[in-house]
Amino acid sequence: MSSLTLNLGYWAYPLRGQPIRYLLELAQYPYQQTNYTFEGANDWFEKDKKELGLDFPNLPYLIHGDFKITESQNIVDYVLDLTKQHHLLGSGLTKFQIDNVRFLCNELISKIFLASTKTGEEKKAEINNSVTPKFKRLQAVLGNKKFFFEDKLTLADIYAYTAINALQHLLNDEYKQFAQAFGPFMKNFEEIPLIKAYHSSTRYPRFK
Ligand SMILES: N[C@@H](CCC(=O)N[C@@H](CS)C(=O)NCC(=O)O)C(=O)O
Repeated sequence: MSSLTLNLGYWAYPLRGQPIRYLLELAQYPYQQTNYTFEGANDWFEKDKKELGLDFPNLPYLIHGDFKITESQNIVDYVLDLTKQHHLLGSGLTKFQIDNVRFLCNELISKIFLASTKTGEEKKAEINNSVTPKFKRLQAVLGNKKFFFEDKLTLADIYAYTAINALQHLLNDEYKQFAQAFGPFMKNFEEIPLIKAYHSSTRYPRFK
């Protein structure tokens, strides 16, 4: 299985597909990526979406040899299995609390992106209704801990980091009120050696 090429297709931004990239990086699992740009979106919509042979064409997608799947959470589960990183899911009842943060942040990431595409009153309403209240809860749950579940990195941190990073880059005015509270957490994540190396590599599709 491991000798097959693994290709991850997604937009060239650290949004919904980004946790999958972190999982591959943390496992040092060799992968290729097809990162579509918004300017070159036709490469996806007019070509690969029709030609890759995906049962349910969408982004992100994962192609591992002849095996092809979509749905970001499904891909996360596949990569966790493939790379044997089940510890990131936690155990016992904590597993469900970790997934609580995971699924909340997954939704939040797309809400942030949606709000960033709006203007004026519409944007304000999206932010006030769908974004800010969720970050207030995340702030309360994180408290002063190193990571969401104490000192051990879990999938919750990978999703929360992705969501907070998206807020910082796409809705920076909103981020400011959370900068102090989330700053240490962001730094803790960024200082994980494999993450640090990844963030400074060309593999990381950072916000421009
Ligand atoms: N439920 C899907 C949603 C996927 C989705 O909405 N993908 C967006 C980007 S986050 C997209 O641009 N898809 C490309 C398309 O609709 O063709 C998942 O979790 O993967």
